[in-house]
Amino acid sequence: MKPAEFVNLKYKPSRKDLVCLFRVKPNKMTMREAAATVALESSVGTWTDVHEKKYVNKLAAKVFSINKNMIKIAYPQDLFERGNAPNILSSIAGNIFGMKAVKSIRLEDIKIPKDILDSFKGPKYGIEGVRKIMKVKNRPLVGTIVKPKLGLKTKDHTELAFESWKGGCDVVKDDENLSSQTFNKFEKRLTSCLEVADKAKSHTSEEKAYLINVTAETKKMLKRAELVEDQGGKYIMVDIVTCGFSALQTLREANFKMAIHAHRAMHAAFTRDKEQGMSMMVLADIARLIGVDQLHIGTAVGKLEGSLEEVSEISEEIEKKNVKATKRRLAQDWGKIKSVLSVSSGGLHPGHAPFLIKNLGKDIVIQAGGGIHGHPNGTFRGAIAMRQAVDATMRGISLKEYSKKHIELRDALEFWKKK
Ligand code: RUB
Ligand code: CA
Repeated sequence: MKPAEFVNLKYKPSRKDLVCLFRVKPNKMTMREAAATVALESSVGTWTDVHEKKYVNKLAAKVFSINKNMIKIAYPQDLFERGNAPNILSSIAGNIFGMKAVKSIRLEDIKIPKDILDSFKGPKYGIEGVRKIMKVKNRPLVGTIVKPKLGLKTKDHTELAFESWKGGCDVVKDDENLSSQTFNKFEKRLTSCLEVADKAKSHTSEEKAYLINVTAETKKMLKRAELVEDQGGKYIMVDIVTCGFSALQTLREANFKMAIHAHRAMHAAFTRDKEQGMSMMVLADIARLIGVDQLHIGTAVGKLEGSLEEVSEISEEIEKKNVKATKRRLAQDWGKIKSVLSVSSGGLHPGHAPFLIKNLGKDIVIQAGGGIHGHPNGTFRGAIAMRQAVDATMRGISLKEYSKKHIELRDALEFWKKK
């Protein structure tokens, strides 16, 4: 096929097409030529004619829309193996990122046909299932990451977890880079944290969950998940980008009883640049397809995109829009595939609760590490303060008002206002 044959602006995508939206900057060629090159490289073509058999042409991807620097491509669903996430990405998010035909290219959005959706498991629990497990009906879940992120001995890690649960956290999680280092071994940490989770449950009469990080080489990861299941844990946590989509799929398909909490560390290597890579929305779709129950989506405030001083108001607005869109995205109607619970995390403290609930609603996990353990009066009071902030907001009371009678919240607000 000639490159030009990969463009058909009259084509209407069918329900059997997977559709991608790309942002493209051509390199020394027209947009139409660059778009054709993207379509051919990501489907059946290559840099030169190879005298292919005629029947292959039916599987060619088609550029059906070019609008300034945005192009839409329809991929016949039979280009893809069912139930194989890496295979889909190797086409639509593979070689094209390094092609000389483009100065830059970003996969902004995808629409997956039903046939492919139905070939994946999706989340085991999703929003409703997680709420049932945690017995929290009508407010955001409150979570923490044990801090400092690395270095704590198991005994101290466990103690901070206990204080957090006792103070009002529903979920306590490991940080993304804690696995089974010499100072804090997985097995020991698992046993001791699950033990204090039970203790905190009887203390508070609330469900408590420990999100232990199982991230490792795939077989090791499965063994760790098995241990969690054997010991009655409710959740596992996994770094979905660094461990890889195949490993994540293996973990999901093992069908453990636990819910899966997905940390997205490394996503910014391809989501941050607005011209190159892929959007968080696409990553969210892939994670949901494979089947995580909750996923970090960002905060629209907080530490990771730089401080308020560094970031212009405009990019704050864009960030807010992106985070909201990702959250909505995780609940789009995918038939029998459940919705994913969004996790807002990164640089948060109790003062952010009203902003988060106003912008993202109550179906979220509000998660703070520094913003709980860094409370001037320690972890226990930090957790109390975060719960107070969430409770106040859910009752429609301003934090200022609520903090008059809730000293933990008052201390938190004063402390982080000063900083
Ligand atoms: C937050 C933290 C998480 C980040 C990841 O700690 O450790 O790893 O939220 O970012 P703290 P994201 O509350 O102390 O900032 O959620 O954006 O993927
Ligand atoms: Ca972290």
